Formats: sequence, structure tokens, C-alpha cells
Amino acid sequence: MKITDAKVIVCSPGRNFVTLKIYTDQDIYGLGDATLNGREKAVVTYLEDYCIPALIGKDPRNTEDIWHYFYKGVYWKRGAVTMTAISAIDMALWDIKAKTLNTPLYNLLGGKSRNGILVYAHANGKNINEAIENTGKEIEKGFLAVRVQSGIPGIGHTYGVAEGNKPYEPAQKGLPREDYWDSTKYLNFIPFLFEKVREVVGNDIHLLHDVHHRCTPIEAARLAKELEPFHLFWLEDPVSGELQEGLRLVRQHSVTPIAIGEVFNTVYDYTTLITEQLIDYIRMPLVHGGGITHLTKIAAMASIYHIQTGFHGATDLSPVNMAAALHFNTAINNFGIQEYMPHQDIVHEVFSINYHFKSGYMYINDAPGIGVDIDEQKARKFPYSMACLPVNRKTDGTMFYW
Ligand code: KDG
Ligand code: MG
Repeated sequence: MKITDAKVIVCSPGRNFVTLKIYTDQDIYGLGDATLNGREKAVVTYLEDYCIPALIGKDPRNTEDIWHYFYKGVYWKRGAVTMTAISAIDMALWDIKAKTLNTPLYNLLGGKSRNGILVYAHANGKNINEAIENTGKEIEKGFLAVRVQSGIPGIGHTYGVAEGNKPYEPAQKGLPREDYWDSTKYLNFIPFLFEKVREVVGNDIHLLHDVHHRCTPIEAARLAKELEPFHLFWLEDPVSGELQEGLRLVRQHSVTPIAIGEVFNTVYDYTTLITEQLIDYIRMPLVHGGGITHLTKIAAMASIYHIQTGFHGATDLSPVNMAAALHFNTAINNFGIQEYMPHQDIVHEVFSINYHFKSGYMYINDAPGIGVDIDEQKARKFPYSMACLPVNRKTDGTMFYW
């Protein structure tokens, strides 16, 4: 079996997505998600100029060798752009391999370890009342786990909270918007928010919260400690991800479970965190973390330390990634939870999907391969439109972690 061609499809049904399609000499093709929010075109160039020419003629079933060809074989390793490109190739090759064997992808990753995949929803509000009301709405839909974000009194706009009546969307059109941030106001407010949410939802619903990397290690330790009475499922990205050692301080002071890594892209971002048991969940998604080939190894390493998966699953990860993640989550033993932020309906005009949500869990059907397809004609109707994540400044104007 040989790879005969590959192309990158960029489309924007409501938001930008980049999809790699790899063709073979056997009438089978594979799809991989290559979307890197706000930096989409850098991955397109990396794939088109450097990877696709080298893929032609290779046997697509050699997933391990091809992964190492683009990782070990390249002088400039790691980084989000490189690893997203490798992820897309890897995902598409596993799609081909499973289609060739006429079986759903999860069967190549260990088969079924569970039936349904526990997912968490997003609830956010401009203020505490709206956040509580929207948490209730997600619970009514059947969610058993909800991430709660709220506008912070005294801060103009808080990332993770919807603007106007639109659903929350991580990127906005054009150049980055500038947000303002005040850690003191945030730290004073969040324990109060969770006290109130817990009072309303009771103890059985899992509650999660995302700090978006905005605390120093000692601030994160204080927050994690003060949130202990409300039994969070996890506190996400409490400190900036590049300082792995920062998590030591958080761990020393609190038993609130910690999830980290949606901005990571290799196992080398995780080694201290995993081997010192400084975290509880790995967040790095297939689309940015080297695909199935690399995450299989990281999940296995994490499992030895009783660390589970909790993959990133915001709307900027395409349905191809979501389906691949659901196969992965179905198969591995140390699955924890999956983020599920539903795409707008318009996304499904372009991508046909093979998964659905019911009573707290996602289910993937047994279509061969990853099981998602792209309608290229429809995709052409939605051309790329530049959109970025915001940047963040302290209220005095100092640039800060977004
Ligand atoms: O592209 C970045 C977003 O997906 C991210 O900021 C959303 O933090 C996020 C999350 O946990 O889903
Ligand atoms: Mg996050």
C-alpha cells in the first residue's frame, strides 16, 4: 500500500479548521485534524511545503516509522506548529489503517474498555447568578460534569465567558483583542463562586474550573487550597505550563486535583509533572500532541503514576479530532474525562460525524476508521477568515499570561 497524494483543506464554517487528507493507491483515504487556533496557516505551510512531498510513496500502515521520520528525523523538534502537523499526519494514517482493516479505530488501540465516555460541558455567565443558571441548564441537558467560569466583578471581560448572547468561542475575528486582568479580584471571587454553585447543584455533579494559566505558583496554591471544600473534579492550568516545577508548590498545599497541558505538545512537557505526580489529568489533545502514536505512549506512562486523561475538546478542535479522541478514550484503561464543547450546527454541514451525547456520556459508532468525513464542496463555501485568541494585560497595562 502506498500514499499517492495528500492535501490540506482549510475551511471556516463558523470558525477555522484545517484538515489533512491523505490518499492511497487503494481507494482509501484518511483524515487528520491540523487546526492550531489562531496560527492555522503556519501548520498549512509546514504540511504543504515540508511534509506532504516526503509522504508520497510511503506505506501508510507504517505509523511508527513515519511518526519518527517527522519527529526524530527532523533537526527542529517539538513546538505547536511542528507537532500539530505530525498529529494530523498520524491521525490520518491511523484512519487509513483502521479503514483498511474495516474496523473502528478503537479496535486497534485496545478495543473497548468502556461503553460511554464521560464528558464535561461548559457553563459560563457574566456574573455569579448567570453562571449558576447556566450550570443548571447543562445539568438539565444530562451532563454529569460541568466546567464553570464567570465574569469577575471589577474586571471588564473575562476569557471563557460568552460575549453578548453569542455562545462562548475561544477566537475572535481579526487581530487579538486586548483583555485586562486582576489576580486579586479573581482570587477573592472564585472560592465564593464555587461555594454558591455547590450549594445549588449538590455534591453529585462534578465541577471543574479553568484558570487559563493566570496564577503564580503561590497564588495557584492558595486557590487550590481554598477550593478544597467544594471538591472540584479538577482545577485546570492553574499556572503557566512552561514552569513544570511551579506545580510542586500547588501540590504541597492542596489536594484539589490538577489538570494541565492543553498547550503542551510532547511528552517532554510532562516528564516532571508525571514522574513527580504533580498532576492528576493530562490535557494534551491528539491534534497538538503528536497524534495517536505519541499520546498512546504518554497515556501509558501516566497510567503507571495513576494519572488519567482529560483531553482538551474546545470548539477549535475539529470533529476529526473529537472522534479520534473518543476512539482513544474508549480503548485506554486510564481514561478520566473528555471535554465536550459542541460545535455549531454549521460545522456539521461540512463534517459528518459518528458520535452523539446521551445522559452525561458520548458514544462513538462502529464505522471503520475514525469515522468522520469532510464534504469538500461545502467546505469551499466557507473560506478561511483570520481569527485570534485574545491577549491579556494587567490593569496597569503590563503584558500578562493570557
Ligand atoms: O484554543 C484555545 C482554547 O481552546 C482554550 O483556551 C479553551 O482553555 C480552553 C479549554 O479548556 O477548553
Ligand atoms: Mg483550558
